[in-house]
Amino acid sequence: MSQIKRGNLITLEGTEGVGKTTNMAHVCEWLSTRQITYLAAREPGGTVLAEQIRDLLLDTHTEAVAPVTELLLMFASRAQHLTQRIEPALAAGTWVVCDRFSDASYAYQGAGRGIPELFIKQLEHMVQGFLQPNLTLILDTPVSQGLSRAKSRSAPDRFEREQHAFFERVREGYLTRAKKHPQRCKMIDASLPLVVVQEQLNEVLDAFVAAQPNSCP
Ligand code: Z5A
Repeated sequence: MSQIKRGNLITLEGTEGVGKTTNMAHVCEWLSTRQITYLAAREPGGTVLAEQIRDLLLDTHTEAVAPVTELLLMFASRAQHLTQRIEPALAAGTWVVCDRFSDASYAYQGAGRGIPELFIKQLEHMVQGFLQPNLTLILDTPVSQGLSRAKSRSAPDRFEREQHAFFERVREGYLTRAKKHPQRCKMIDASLPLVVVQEQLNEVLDAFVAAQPNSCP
């Protein structure tokens, strides 16, 4: 009996307005062209309950949210998403492309809000076990560029109302993650024109697939 090869988890990360949503579509198209079946997902969210938690997290009409509450809600959403959608897909051999995952908790709640890394690590282990993304694409631009790109959109959510200094800490948080996990995390210079950003993504994706056991070009 042949065994199903587990799918890969690819995550996209970065600060506000770096182009994750735009480039997520590009990654999905890249996979489609190679006839790789995938599930497109996002966090916080991804199931009915997890999307309700997302609404709570982004709501601007709430009382001040304690950083630990924010972190626990992020991981509550993630636990639901993993159980209901991500794990079954990976087990069935489907790749999962996720707009943000637990690196965002280290960057936003850790570096941004000041929650100790060890606390996040413990929660991560409780919720994910040893599951980590196979590839993380960290889109990076100067904070001011990302914020001005994002400005063109609708009313800001609770995160988008944060000060510039918060996003600088978050960006630093992502750079730290990339240094800590150089095999998995690939930095993409997202300050460049979209076509150049997507060339960088293609290169990283090509190399990732070529490094898979039994990869077919
Ligand atoms: N969060 C958290 O704190 N902890 C966690 O664990 C998780 C999340 C999982 C919601 O995330 C919030 O949750 C998020 C962090 C927190 N808050 N913030 N900030 P989200 O991912 O849904 O929200 P977001 O970060 O605000 O992402 P976004 O709004 O979807 O932005 P984006 O996807 O990075 O950007 P975009 O929409 O693709 O692009 C923005 C504009 O720039 C658009 O007009 C594009 O056409 C343009 N663009 C993109 N790339 C380029 C280039 N290269 N050149 C020129 N113009 C470009």
